Amino acid sequence: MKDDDALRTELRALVGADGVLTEGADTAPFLVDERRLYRGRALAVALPRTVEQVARVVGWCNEHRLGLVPQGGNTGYCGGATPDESGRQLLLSLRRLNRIRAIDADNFSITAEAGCVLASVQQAADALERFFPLSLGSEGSCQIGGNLATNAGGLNVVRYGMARDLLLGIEAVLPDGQVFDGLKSLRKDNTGYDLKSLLVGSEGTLGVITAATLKLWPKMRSSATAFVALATPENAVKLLGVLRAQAGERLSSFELLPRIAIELTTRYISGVTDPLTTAYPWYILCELSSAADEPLSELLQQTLADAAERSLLLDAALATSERVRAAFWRLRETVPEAQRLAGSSLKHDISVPVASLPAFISEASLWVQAHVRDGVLVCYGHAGDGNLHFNISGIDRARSETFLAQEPQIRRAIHDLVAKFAGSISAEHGIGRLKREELRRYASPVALGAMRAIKQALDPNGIMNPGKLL
Ligand code: FAD
Ligand code: 2HG
Ligand code: ZN
Repeated sequence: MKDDDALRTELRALVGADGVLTEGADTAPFLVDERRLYRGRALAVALPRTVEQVARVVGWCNEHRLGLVPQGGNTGYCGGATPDESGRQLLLSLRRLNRIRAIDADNFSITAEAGCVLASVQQAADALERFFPLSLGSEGSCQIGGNLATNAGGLNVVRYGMARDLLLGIEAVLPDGQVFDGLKSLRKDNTGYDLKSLLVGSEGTLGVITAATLKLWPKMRSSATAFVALATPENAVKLLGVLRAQAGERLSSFELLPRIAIELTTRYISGVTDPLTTAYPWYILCELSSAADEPLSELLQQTLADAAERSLLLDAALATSERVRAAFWRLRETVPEAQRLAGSSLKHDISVPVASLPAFISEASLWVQAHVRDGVLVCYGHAGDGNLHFNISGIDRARSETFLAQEPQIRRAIHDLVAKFAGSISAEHGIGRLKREELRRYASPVALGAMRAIKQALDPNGIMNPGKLL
């Protein structure tokens, strides 16, 4: 086995001296995950600028049997982009592979390199009167490659689907260093196994995504946004039905928030205020949008009035300007940050069938009340997709260790309940290193066997993101 210095010298020959970081101060930000759950070490951080350089690095890792950890914006929640503690894995950052290669307004498609920050793809589409609907709180730093590798969800899934649904074509470097050029921009293509779909959600374990062709929509010209107060999650599910029936495809977001989310954000995030004057137990932040010039505020107002007549809501505030709309969204998008500032938290990114949300929330909340010491439930999320961030925040900083020590029992109870409701233990954040054992426990053995066979076929030397997902 070659020593580390010899390997680093070879690596510099592949990507240039400025494309290899080895000094502690330079590599440190790449070696810790967003939630500070994992701290790794690396042989080096490689920063290729071209697909050819990525291919050379992957082929070289395969030859030397070196583990390779792809990293995008490093905003992932499951430690998937952090190398292990051995110091023998190579971290491959895609941040310099960040060109928009093409936008085809007539074909409603954009081709972006993996390292493009999500917000820059949204902006590039907007400049050509087009709309790219993937939207997450981390959109200012997460990257398209990371979004696809995790099959990201976010705030517009109820209408547009997850990252997988937005993908037309992909370019990726496979574990043996071959470039798979699948950058098609076709809406219909039934020519065998869907390799692009296999790479989506593979969390860097099957190859390095280097570029993608993504679907665009016409630019949105009208929108209407409301912050609605409700007594129960049952009413939220009924309200969703009413909105879907009356607004159809115009419903683009349907987010659930509990009272505590308002308390946390108003306390910890500067400038956030309660949109309503009275405190209520639950809230829905919903948005209608359309590419046509439509009176959506009237439609939303009328729909909410109908829902009020059926006693589904307690109060509502409509966004009367772009400034108010942005304030509603800021409240929603800063809940994770407020939770972080409030102290330690235990997170469960789960989904159940939408109709089962109320029963799940009721049963799981009772369990938390009865069994969790020093913690308060912060259950919010993408209710229109049946996806809850069923999180618990520690209430006493001085006792955060005893709070966190309950994690295994809490996780087990909540995930068992998710399984009882035929749900998922990872709705949108993936598996990474964090939920590997959970996947093993809750996935069907047949599915796991097929996943392992795929991994073995594509990456027989196990170089791609070892220790993640499987
Ligand atoms: P990274 O964290 O860098 O990597 C994630 C995984 O993908 C790793 O396994 C990595 O190895 C792999 N990977 C990265 N790039 C590539 C590549 N080019 N090829 C192959 N594998 C690759 N997620 C949601 O789904 N919905 C949300 O609403 C949401 N909101 C968030 C809000 C905040 C404030 C934060 C901090 C995170 C949020 N996330 C959300 C989680 C996170 O932003 C997403 O998972 C995002 O898709 C990760 O992208 P990234 O570029 O940061 O990937
Ligand atoms: C969100 O929806 C993100 O805000 C983060 O997926 C969720 O912090 C979380 O638990
Ligand atoms: Zn989310």
